[in-house]
Amino acid sequence: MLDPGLIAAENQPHYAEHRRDYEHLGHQLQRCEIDIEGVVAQVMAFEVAVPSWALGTGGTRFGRFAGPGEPRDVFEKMEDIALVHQLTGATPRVSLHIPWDEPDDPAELRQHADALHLGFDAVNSNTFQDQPGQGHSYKFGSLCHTDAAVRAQAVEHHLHVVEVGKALGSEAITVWLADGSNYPGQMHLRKSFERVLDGLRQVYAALPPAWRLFTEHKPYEPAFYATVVQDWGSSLLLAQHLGPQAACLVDLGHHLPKTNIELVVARLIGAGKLGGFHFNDSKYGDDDLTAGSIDPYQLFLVFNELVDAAVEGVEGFDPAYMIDQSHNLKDPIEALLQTVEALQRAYAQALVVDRAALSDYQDQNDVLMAEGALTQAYQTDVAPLVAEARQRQGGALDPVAIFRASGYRAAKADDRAAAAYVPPSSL
Ligand code: LRH
Ligand code: MN
Repeated sequence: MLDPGLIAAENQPHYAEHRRDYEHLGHQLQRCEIDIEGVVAQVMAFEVAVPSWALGTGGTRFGRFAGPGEPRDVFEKMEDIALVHQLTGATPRVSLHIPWDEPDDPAELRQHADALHLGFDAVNSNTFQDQPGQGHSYKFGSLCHTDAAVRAQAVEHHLHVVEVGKALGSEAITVWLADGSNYPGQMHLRKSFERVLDGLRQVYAALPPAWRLFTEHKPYEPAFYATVVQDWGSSLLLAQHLGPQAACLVDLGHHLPKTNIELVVARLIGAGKLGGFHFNDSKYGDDDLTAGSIDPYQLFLVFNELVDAAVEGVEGFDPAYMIDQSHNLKDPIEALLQTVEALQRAYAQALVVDRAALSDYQDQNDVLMAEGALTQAYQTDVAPLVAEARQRQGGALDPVAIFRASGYRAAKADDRAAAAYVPPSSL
């Protein structure tokens, strides 16, 4: 953690400018009868979970370029996440991947988390890799496998992940299955889905009453012909068959180019099955780039659907917000700070949409004015109110600037020099 004095707004070089910018934005929004204080309060309440697998440098099959001072284990990852939370006030929970970041002693990790004022969001299963000593291979799938012994092993893994989650105080499991095929004819397209549903039913039956199970769809990779849970429709079918504790998780990178993702979100909200998000951005495939870095308007349009549902009071609307990124070139902490900023901005922009006017223009089919109601909000520079929201929670006006000024990474490079970070086998 950093010395609070380093973060305190009044010690920031640009504090006076910030105050002026904030007052000015307040007047701007007042002209649209929007109370800036109300928006700040909502942005202060915005929280997003950080994935344990995003604190070390990510890589691709072509290589990984490790950075200095990377966390060497899940305990050090928690320390880095606690720093992101200190600087943003918006990341109080961690989403663990099992077994990548499975603690030997969950109680010990939970104690460490408590000391860092962190909690645990959804835990993630992993049947897309074979672990040392594993009885059966997942080469041809896990819950979809034609061999009942492989399916039983995969169900067992999910039950184990739920147990680890319970010990950590998590209340959800995210199931992303790599299950699929590379060639036409390789896999029965209906029976493979039925087998996955059957396996998830066994996992669902073991969920504690307060838990949720998130099904995560993905069009391809590592399967390059058919993925069993390929799209939102397949994910929705699973969640509907499983029951009320099951819902769909939308990873923004899991859509074919030009997919209208905000429409997918609206459909899942309408079906009462929007479970949550893996926020990131992409130009081509599942690139896991920093959220808002490639298509910030799309991110705004997704948040516009979320705010619209919240304002309307859609029943059961309670999506879990999580980040899922791979930081191959940026410092992982800086990338996460930038991501939280992008999410807070998209949310704040969606909060300043004049929804009454938008609804009237839609009813009157006034295309240009309806579009304008969104673009005006999107083009509003909400940076001062987002910074204000962070500052009021003890966070930084400019998190990346404070992080760089703190010398945290260099200090960790010294501390963590011994025994470098060993990334999970696939990353
Ligand atoms: C699959 C995925 C899934 C995680 C993995 C790290 O591409 O998005 O959510 O298990 O990335
Ligand atoms: Mn994901």
